[in-house]
Amino acid sequence: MTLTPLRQRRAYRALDERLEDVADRHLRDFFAQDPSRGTRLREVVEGIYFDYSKNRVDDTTLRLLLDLATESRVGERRDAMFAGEHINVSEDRAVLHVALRSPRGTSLMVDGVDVVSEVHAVLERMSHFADALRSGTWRGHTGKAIVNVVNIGIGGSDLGPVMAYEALRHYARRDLTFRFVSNVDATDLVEALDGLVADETLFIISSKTFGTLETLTNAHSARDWLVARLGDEAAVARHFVAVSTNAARVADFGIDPQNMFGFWDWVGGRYSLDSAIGLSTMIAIGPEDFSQFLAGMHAIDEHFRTAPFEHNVPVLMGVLGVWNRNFLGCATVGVMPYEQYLKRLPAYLQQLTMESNGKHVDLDGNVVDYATGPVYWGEPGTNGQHSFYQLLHQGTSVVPVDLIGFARSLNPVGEHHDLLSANIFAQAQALAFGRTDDEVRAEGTPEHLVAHRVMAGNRPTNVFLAEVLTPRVLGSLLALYEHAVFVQGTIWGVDSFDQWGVELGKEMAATIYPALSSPSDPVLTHDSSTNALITHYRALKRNEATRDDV
Ligand code: G6Q
Repeated sequence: MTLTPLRQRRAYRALDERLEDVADRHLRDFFAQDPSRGTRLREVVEGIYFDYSKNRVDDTTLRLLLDLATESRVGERRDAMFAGEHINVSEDRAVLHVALRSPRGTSLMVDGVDVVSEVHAVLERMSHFADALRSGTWRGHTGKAIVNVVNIGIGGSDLGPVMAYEALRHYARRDLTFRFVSNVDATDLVEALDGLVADETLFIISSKTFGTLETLTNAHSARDWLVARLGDEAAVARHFVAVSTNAARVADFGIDPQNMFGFWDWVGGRYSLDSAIGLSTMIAIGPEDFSQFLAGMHAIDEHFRTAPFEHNVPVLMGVLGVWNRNFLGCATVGVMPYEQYLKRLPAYLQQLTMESNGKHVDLDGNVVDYATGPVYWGEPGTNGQHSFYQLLHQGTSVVPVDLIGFARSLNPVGEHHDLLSANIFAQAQALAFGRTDDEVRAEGTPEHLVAHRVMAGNRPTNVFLAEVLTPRVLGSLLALYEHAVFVQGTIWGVDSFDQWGVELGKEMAATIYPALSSPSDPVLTHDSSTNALITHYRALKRNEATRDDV
């Protein structure tokens, strides 16, 4: 049964009709009219306190947004995902990252196969390998223990591992060094290898397809680096492992399939941190903490699957995002973790959200007539406050912000942590309530400066607050965002699990590369700008161009 187009859905039209009334109201008024707003519009799940009271919604808006989720069949589509149906329609695949964190002993049958038992078989192999490496039982080619781990991958095969390593560094073995290489720019690899001793270094080549140009180029150069230092091709066997779905290509590269950790086509790259792609994380924090990370994700899966929509945090996050995007017209969302260990979380969420919902057609391929996924971006607090927060407070664009904080620091020193946390609450307050001209005048501001110091406020925020950053909390937080993305994608009617836009860039670069590397001047058949750029690049490369040469 096809869905009614978004703008014609009953709840959407009702939200639209009330838009002017609601959008004109200020968060100051919402709070003044309901002193209990701050304790009503919040949820706690898995120890994560989610305050959504500083969104520009009244109770009717909220109810209609939840109706919109129901009318958009979020529940049915969620159940279809959990049942292993091929909800990734453009790639005709199941979407089962939730199976990656299903506890041992549960089962999920897809095309006659119990995928949960397959997942646990791989987890077990990963655990044995991680334990062997951490205990020094796994030896390198010359008999030395491994002390350096280099993950080579890109996109979903990099952002998850690097984010999780940074996030959980407190729990990681400090006598092991972890580095991450993604860019085909050789500088990334060269700097990552700087100072590493070859016979103490393990490379994890992480690539779902094992066909990604950047990863394979880096992997080959890493192999050359290792073989040049150890003087023996056979060394590859003890210093290279692969994480992939493609055993044949792994074998072609020269990695023993015994040293390959598999996953499945129903795991999307940006949803793969909890698969074998998390091998570097497991080596860093150990299998037990990794299982806590998975348990945190699974707990949120259960919450998403069973909680009524009005208490379902991913559903609330999702519908509030739709409200901000489609009704209030906000084109970007800021994610600001007030936790230094989460410094790579904005980049990770950028891929999760933008690759999933940056789509312009619906599931049937019709061009949509409404906005879909916004731009996500962010930086750890409080650094952002001393740079771009100016625009958040006083610019002409309204940017909804997610603020993420913890009650306890993993590195308590003096007053640092309360000073940090005070900023979360202060920013949410300032963004919501601003400063009126009367307040500014009351501070004794000279009249000619009053307008400059006024802050309009009425900027929406969500605040996420947990006790302390643990593997379990990180898993929960990531799963909340995963499912919020799902809710939004379902309402927008897009395929959140394909990424055709990413494929195009790969193809086009492949057609230009020969013209850059060819020893003789090629016949150029691109547009005039691209032709001229290629010609100038070749001249610069040969050192034949002068400063003003065009
Ligand atoms: C993620 C995308 C993309 C992918 C990379 C790496 O959802 O599909 O970021 O992860 O292109 O792909 P491989 O893992 O196949 O090398």
